[in-house]
Amino acid sequence: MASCSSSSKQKKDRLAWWREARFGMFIHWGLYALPAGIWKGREIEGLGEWIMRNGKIPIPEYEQLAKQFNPVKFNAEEWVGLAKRAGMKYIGITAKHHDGFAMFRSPCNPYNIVAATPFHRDPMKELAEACHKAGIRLCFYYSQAQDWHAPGGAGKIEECEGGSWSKPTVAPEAFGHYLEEIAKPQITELLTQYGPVGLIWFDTPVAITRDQSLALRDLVHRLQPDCLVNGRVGHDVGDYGSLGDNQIPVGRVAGDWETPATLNDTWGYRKNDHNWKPVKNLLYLLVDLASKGVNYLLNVGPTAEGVIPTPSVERLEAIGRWMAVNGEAIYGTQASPFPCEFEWGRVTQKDKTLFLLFTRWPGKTFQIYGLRSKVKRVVLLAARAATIPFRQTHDKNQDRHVLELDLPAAPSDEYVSVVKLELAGKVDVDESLLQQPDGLIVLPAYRAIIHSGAGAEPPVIGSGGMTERWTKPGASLDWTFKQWSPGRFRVELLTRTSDHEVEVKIGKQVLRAVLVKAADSNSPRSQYFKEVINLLGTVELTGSGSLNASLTALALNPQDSGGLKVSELRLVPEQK
Ligand code: FHN
Repeated sequence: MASCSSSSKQKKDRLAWWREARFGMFIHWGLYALPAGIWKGREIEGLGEWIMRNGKIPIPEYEQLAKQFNPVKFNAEEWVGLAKRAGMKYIGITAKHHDGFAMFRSPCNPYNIVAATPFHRDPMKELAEACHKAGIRLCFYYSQAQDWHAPGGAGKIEECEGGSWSKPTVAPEAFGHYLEEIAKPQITELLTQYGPVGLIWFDTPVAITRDQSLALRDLVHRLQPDCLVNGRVGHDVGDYGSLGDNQIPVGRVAGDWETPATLNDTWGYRKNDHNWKPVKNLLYLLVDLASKGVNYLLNVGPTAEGVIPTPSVERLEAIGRWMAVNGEAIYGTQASPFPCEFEWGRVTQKDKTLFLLFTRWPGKTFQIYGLRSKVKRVVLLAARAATIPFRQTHDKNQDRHVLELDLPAAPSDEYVSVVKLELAGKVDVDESLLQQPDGLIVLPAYRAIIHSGAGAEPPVIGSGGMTERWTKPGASLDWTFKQWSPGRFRVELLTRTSDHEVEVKIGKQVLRAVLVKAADSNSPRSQYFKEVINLLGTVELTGSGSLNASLTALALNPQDSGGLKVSELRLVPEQK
C-alpha cells in the first residue's frame, strides 16, 4: 500500500461531501472547442479534445487557436445554474487538458487563456465565485503527464512511435523537469488562486513513477488538506478510484469509485457529434451507478463561444426534474445490499431506508426475496402521502423472506419510479444468491469463489466486476445458490468476448461448449464496454434447496489477449 500523506480518518473526512454528492458535472472546455472536430475542412476522427494529436497538428499551428479564442457568451452563473438544476453537487472543469493550454491565469506559463487570448478573463475565477454562491464544489481537471505543448510533457507527436499517439512516451529526465517547471507550479496556482477546491482530477498518468504520483498527491494535500485527489494521479495513491471512461461496473464495488461519462461520444465539443444518449439511458446509468456506490461525473463540452450545447442542457434539465422528486434515493446513499442486479431495476440504501428504483415497472404485484428487516412503511417518492400496502412473510422450510407490494398499475415516472421502504431497524438482507420470483437465477462473477486450476494463475475480479487475467485453462468460478421453482432453464454466460471453451456444471448436469455469441447485451452499460450473451444449452432443475454451479475454462482463445472476461452466469426459465 502507498505511503499516505494523511491518516485514513483524514481521508474519510475529505471524502464525506463527495460520498454525499453522488452526481457531478464534468466540463471539457479548451481551445479544441474552436475546430470542434474539423481541421482545415477535414473531419478528424476521435474525441474533440484530442484533435491536436489525432489531426497531427503542429504546435505553432495549434497555438494560433489561442488568438481566436474569445468565448464572449461564457457566463459562469449560467453553467453553475445548470449544474444545480440538474441536481449535480460538484463541477470538475479542465483547467489544463492534454493540449497543454491553461484555461486559467497561470503566472508560470504564458500559454493560458488570460495572457494568450483576446478574452483576457479568467473563467476559473468566475466559476469559483459562482460555485461558491451556489454551494457547489469546484474541482479542477489537470492533465499531469500528457502535455503536447510544454517541453518534457508526455505524448508529443515527435516523441511518439511512428507519430502515433497510442504510446505517449517521454524521456524520464525531461518529464521530471516538466513536472517541476509546469505541473507542480500550475497545480499550486490552482490551489492558491481560487479558494477551497473540492478535488484535483488528474488524468492519464502515462509513465509517471510512483514517487512522482505520491509527490503530486502530497502537494495537493499540503496546500489544501481537504482537497481530494482522484485515482488517475497514478499507482492507486489517490483518495478514491476512477473507473474507465463510461465504465459501468457489473456489481457492487468495494471502496470509493467514480465513473466519468459522456452525454454523446466526445468530451470536448465536436459539432458533428449528435449521438446524444436518451434521458432514459442517462437516468438508468445514474441509478445503476448509485446502486453500486459509484459517483456519476457527467460531461458537457461547451462551444468556443462558451455555450453549453442545447441537447446537453435539455438532458440535464430532464435529469434535474427527476432528481427534484427522487434525489433522496441517490444523494448520500450506499450500494445495494442485495448480492445481484435485478431485471426490474436497482436498489440503494441509506440508514434505515431502502430505495427500489424501477427502470421497468412490474405492474400491480411485486415481490422481492431476501429482505430480513421489518418494513414499517412503503411510499412512492412521487406520491409520498399515500402509503403502499405490503405483506412480509417468511417460509421457514426454505428460509425464504418475501416482501410483497401492491403497487399502482402504472409507474409514477416515465423513466424510473422510486419506492421507498422505511424499515424498523437497520438494513438486513439474506446475502445468498436466490432464485428470483420470476424464476431467474443470476450468478455474478464477483460473487463466485475463484479456484486456480493445476498450475494456472487464478483470474481476479477487476474493478469493473468482471473476471480479468483469465488467460490459462483450468481455473474455475464456483457458486452456491438457493433454488425453489423447478423447471427447464437456458444457461447463458455473459462475457466480453466469445470463442473460449468452457464447462458449466449445475448440480450434476454438465454442459461443455465453445462460446458463440447468441446476442449482444442490450443493457445501457454495454454501450462502450461490450458484453455478449452466449447460450450454452439447457438444464432441468428439480426439487428445491441449495445447489452448486461452476464455470471452468477448458481452452482460451489464443487470439484474445484479454482472456475470458465473465460478468455473470444466468439460468433463465425457458418460458421467460
Ligand atoms: O484522454 C482523456 C480524454 O480526453 C478525457 O479527458 C477523458 C475523461 O475521463 N480522460 C482521458 C481518457 O481516459
